[in-house]
Amino acid sequence: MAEERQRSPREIAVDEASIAMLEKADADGVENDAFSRADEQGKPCVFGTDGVCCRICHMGPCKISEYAPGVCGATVDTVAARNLLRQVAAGTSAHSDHARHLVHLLADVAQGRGGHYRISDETRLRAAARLWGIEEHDLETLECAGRLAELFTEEFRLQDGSLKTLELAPKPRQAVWKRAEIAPSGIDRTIVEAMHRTNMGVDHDYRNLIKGALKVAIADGWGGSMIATTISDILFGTPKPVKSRANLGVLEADMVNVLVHGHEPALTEMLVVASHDPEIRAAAAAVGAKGVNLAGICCTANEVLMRHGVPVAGNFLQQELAIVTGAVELMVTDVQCCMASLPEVAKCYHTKILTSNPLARNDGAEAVHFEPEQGLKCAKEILRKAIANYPHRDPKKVAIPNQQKPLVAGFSNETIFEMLGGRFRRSFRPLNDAIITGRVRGVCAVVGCTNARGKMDEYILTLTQELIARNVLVLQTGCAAVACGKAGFLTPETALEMAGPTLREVCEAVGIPPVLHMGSCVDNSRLLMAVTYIVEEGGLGADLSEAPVIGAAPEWMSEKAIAIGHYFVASGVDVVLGHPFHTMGSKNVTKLLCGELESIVGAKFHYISNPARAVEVICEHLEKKRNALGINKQVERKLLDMKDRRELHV
Ligand code: SF4
Ligand code: MSK
Repeated sequence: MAEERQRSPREIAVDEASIAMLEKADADGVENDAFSRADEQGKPCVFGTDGVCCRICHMGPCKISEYAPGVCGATVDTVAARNLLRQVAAGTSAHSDHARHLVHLLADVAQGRGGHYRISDETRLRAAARLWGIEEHDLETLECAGRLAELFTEEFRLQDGSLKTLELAPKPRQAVWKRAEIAPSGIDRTIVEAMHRTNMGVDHDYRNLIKGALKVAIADGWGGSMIATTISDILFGTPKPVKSRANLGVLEADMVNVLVHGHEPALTEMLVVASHDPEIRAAAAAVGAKGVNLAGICCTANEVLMRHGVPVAGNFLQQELAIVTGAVELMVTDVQCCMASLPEVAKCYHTKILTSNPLARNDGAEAVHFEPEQGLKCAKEILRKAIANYPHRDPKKVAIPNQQKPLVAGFSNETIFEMLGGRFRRSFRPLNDAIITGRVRGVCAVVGCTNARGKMDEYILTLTQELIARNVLVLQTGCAAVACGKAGFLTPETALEMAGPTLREVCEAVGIPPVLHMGSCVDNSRLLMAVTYIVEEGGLGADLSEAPVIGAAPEWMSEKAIAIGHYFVASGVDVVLGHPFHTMGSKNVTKLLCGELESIVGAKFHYISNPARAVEVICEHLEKKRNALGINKQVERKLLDMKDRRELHV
């Protein structure tokens, strides 16, 4: 470290593995990390934090206040809303471009140009085809895949009318979108439109701009993200419960450690296959290693955890700390959430950083060319580079923390259907009944990133623990799920010990844990569908906005998280955020986001920095929804024995 840390490792992280690696980074002379850089940044610029700095034209940048509009006359309301809409558009573009790459891969597989990629889950393919209105029964598998790829391509380029994918939502929700004029057309068109209306001198009405943010976010959740999840399941397999482990202790002292990092799963799928290849094992043995140990960071990790049980080395803020173990031969990054600092940190060790996507290169990292048709070949080449680097490991610099926890992941909706209703009577009924009788008070999705400005994982863990103790079922994705994995909350036994008595009883009866890991960030689309299935099952309202469900992103940081928050709210699900958007400079925009939106889409945002207060607000919200449904009046259902029946004269 160039200078002393402003916060001690224990003020930065809750898990011992990260604390140990922060101390090691200091001892090893790693110049800086995300936490020290956050502290060095000091107090952020007020205009930036308040969202009232505008630099979209060259009469600016303008620092706007209530008393000083921009050169063009733009007010705090316009600028705060315009900046927010641009962020939602950026988040939507990330998820949707990820989806586009998968659509291309599905089309390639359908046309026999997919190399080693194949249709891994034909049932999911055919179910998706039916869901999107394709008559699939007379189609061969690849024909069906081709038709679905065409339909998804059309979702990107559609010019008129609404996305077909919106039809997956309950009818009353579709009506809300139509009424509010926020049903998106083609994904590409909607993002372009968002960029256009936020140009200098176009849309100045903050209400219209925020409606634009909801519209583009719907194109993410119900469009790009839904498509990405669906194709990943079809090509790589629909997740089923799988055991694995999480935290830096998953790295192996006597193996070649390769970390996958980012979001797109295509190359990583081939790395999983290649890591078991006898040639690769032999090459590892030849350098004295016991094999190749693949592990992950961020959501690429979640993708291969969910489908293959590949262990997770860490979440977002552990990407640098994983390198600090001194035991990582190679880290291959794809897109999103991969820090610019990685090659710099790697310089202190022997770790090689590779970038695999032409959109996401990094100075100091080696770029590899990845073509899906040659995917397996490329994966093997990457692993050979890692193996060749193993002899360069410096034993004096290696310290792998002991900490790792077992976990169970892999809870797709398809799995939840089977676990609740059995293979032949797939149904959400038992969950709906448990909510109606009050044994489960409701459902909270705890999702999103970790943030270097706060204490890593702390809010996520407190919130999750307190909610399950209050009989709220928790669904998770992304780095929040990894935080819970590291803390041991994703082991059914541990989670059941922490759960309230009635939630525990239900989970034990139907065989699900009270905290369900449902996947990566794009898999928040699974959460939209989970709530849709709850509504469709009956008894909990006709629309998502009526069901006792809520979302929370306690430690979010990414523009993608902003898009996710907006598509939850646009879908009628309230969202609790651990810190506000950069819009607080406009009272009107804040009032709209945290209040008036409820009358437009049936949901709103809550900014709550205190986890204890967040628990209260979430529980109050669930009870409010339960009261509105009239289910809090219902008495507990009881199985009658003969004595009860005689008393009833039955
Ligand atoms: Fe300033 Fe208006 Fe230009 Fe923004 S668009 S930089 S507020 S003049
Ligand atoms: S990786 S978007 S830090 S959850 Fe999906 Fe984690 Fe947030 Fe990236």
